[in-house]
Amino acid sequence: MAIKLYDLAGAEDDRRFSPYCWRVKMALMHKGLAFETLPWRFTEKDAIAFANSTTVPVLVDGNHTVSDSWKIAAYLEQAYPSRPAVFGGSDSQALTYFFSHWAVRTLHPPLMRAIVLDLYGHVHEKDKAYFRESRTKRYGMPLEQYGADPGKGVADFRAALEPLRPVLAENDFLSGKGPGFADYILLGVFQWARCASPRQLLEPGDPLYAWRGRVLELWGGYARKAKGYPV
Ligand SMILES: N[C@@H](CCC(=O)N[C@@H](CS)C(=O)NCC(=O)O)C(=O)O
Repeated sequence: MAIKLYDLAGAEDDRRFSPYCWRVKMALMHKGLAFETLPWRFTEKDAIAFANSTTVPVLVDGNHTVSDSWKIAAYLEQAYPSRPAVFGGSDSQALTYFFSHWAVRTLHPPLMRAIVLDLYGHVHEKDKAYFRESRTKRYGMPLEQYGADPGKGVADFRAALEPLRPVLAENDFLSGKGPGFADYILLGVFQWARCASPRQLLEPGDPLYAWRGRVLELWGGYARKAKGYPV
């Protein structure tokens, strides 16, 4: 039975912008596992209550139900050891855990300021009130105020990416010669934006621009084909 993944969707079933779900979809592709995604909306808490979770991704693999993108990646690595590794060892898994927290704490906030109003525009009609209320509470101000200067959000996001540039000037991927979960965490950040916002985040001369192109092209352009805006 194919693996099932509850995946955040916007107004259209095929607009999928969750950064956390993107990490997991890329890990499943990396491992060559068959899976189907189930579109889920913010207010459909009942649909994932069985997993004891209020957030997606939620993965169902036969008798195993796992929520939280990090736990799902760790589960896949341990459950499918003969498939290509997304971490490649416990040391790199520990470092990737750091990278996951770094990305969420350092990259997400400026990017959210740049795209929050575009995201709001793409969330499903039935989710709009919930999105507005929960995010207003989270950021301590109305969405329009949090997202008032998207240009500054982009500039701050680009500056926050700085430590990655020397790495990607030397290596094709954050994980070295081939892609790994750190690359999928970062790709998730860019897909979050690209699937909901027309804003251009990178200049073509940026080493990150070429890196993003490489990851978007993996597996026949799986991530590039997703509904979103051109980069
Ligand atoms: N730490 C969790 C975070 C997951 C998360 O925040 N998912 C968002 C979608 S991007 C969600 O489901 N939010 C539900 C809500 O805001 O009510 C993970 O890595 O899976």
